[in-house]
Amino acid sequence: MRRGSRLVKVIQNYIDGKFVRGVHEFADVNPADGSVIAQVCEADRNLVDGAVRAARSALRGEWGRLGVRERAARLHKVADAIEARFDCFLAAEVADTGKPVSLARKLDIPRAAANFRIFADLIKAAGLESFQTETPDGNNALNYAVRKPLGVVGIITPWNLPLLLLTWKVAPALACGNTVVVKPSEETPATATLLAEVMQEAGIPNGVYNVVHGFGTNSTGEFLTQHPDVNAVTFTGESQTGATIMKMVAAGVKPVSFELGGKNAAVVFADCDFEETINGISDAVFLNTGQVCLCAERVYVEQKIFDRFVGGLKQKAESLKPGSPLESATNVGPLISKQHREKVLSYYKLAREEGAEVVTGGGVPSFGNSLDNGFFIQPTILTGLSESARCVKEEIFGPVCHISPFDTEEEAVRMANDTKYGLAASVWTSNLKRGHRVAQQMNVGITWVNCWFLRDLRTPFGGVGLSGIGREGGVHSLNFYSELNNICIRL
Ligand code: NAD
Ligand code: 6OH
Repeated sequence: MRRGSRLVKVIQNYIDGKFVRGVHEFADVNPADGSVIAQVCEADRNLVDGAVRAARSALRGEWGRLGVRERAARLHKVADAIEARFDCFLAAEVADTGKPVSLARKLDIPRAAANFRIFADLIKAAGLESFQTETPDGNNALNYAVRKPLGVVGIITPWNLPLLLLTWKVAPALACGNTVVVKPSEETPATATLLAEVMQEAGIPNGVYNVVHGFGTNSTGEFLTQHPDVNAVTFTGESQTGATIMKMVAAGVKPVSFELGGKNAAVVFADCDFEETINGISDAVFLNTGQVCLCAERVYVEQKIFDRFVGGLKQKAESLKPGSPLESATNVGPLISKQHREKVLSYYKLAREEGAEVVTGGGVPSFGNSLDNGFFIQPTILTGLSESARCVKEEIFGPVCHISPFDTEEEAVRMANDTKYGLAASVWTSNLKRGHRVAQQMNVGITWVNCWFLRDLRTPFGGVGLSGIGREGGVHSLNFYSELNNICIRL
């Protein structure tokens, strides 16, 4: 499209194997410098309807007839095609999110390919339970279950790890034989659309993978979750949005899988490996500018090493390099949007009002170039707040943590668990027994000991309380994305 003298890219919807526009368009902004990188075609109710219809009809076509081995082979081809176009995906993800290229190269794009490979392999190997049953008349029956797709799955994803989180749901959904309609975040529409090209190349039939762009409320997201012909909804995003979606799907009693927000704790004991822990916690707080649902925003440190720890993390935070995402030395990108930066800055202000000491950061960096038009913010460390302060209770989703001291293990466990969320926790100690003991008391779905965000895709992943419903990962994903039909045969 021509805007003035510049050519602006258009990101289209992908429905039934065709790229289609829509009535309205909205801007896709690069958060590193505020520039408009594309116009995105918003899908109205009609287009969402078309996407769901295409997905329904694809279930009855070639895709529905494919055996598991062939389906898995095509998913490996999707992974191959992502790897073949690695640099395209990398550039698109970095432009949409502003995340450092060094991070996306290591994390986001390889994980997208890995998501397809793991679920392709798992579905081929997946067994199901069977029981030999004694009947009341002294004979036998055989019970066994078969796996069937749910049907059309609606997939709604956020902007922080766009391709990683989208493929984390698309791959198992397709592995189980479903068709999907995905709505990526309005902030990061590019890689879901590139994936459509990859699907074509990999021989995924038309209608199996559909992409509709747009917003949540009164827009594409709502049209999708309200749609009567969608069989299940899987969502990653804010807890409040999860609650809204739950109401939408309630009338149809549809299965939901929700990966939601967190206010994750890290518990640091005096016997930890100090350097390793400082590096680990720095990642847990600042990676992706703190925009990972698993990030630690509450750090509890044993009193004996409290001052040393705060000093060590301050030094580490101040050594991080905000800058152009394209420079290899950069390890802090911007926040996703102006609006999100306003939200995080409002928490920095609130922290001061609540009586926090700002150990480092608390503001906005300045570059003296076009990056000043981006949405950068300083990595920030707070201390001195009470456990009931809003900044200790509410998810901020930025590069910020509050550090509190503790004296006893019991106290640390109690403070870590004092939250309505329950996604992830990390425990840092060189005492093996204590590591296990404390980890097992965490009221969360995922606990790491002496590490953070170390992933094995076969493990259960999800949250407790406001952090979600259900588990995905490995066989847990296969079980969500399929219906089991138990067959009982009298022998
Ligand atoms: P968000 O909830 O605002 O948006 C997520 C997606 O939902 C977007 O695609 C959005 O358009 C859509 N949406 C919004 N309202 C909707 C509605 N009424 N109906 C249907 N769709 C709707 O979340 P976000 O701001 O994109 O992401 C940040 C949040 O996501 C944080 O709370 C973070 O903790 C959470 N998150 C959780 C996980 C996890 O695995 N638990 C992973 C990543 C992000
Ligand atoms: C949230 O921002 C990160 C979620 C990570 C995953 O879902 C994963 O599978 O690693």
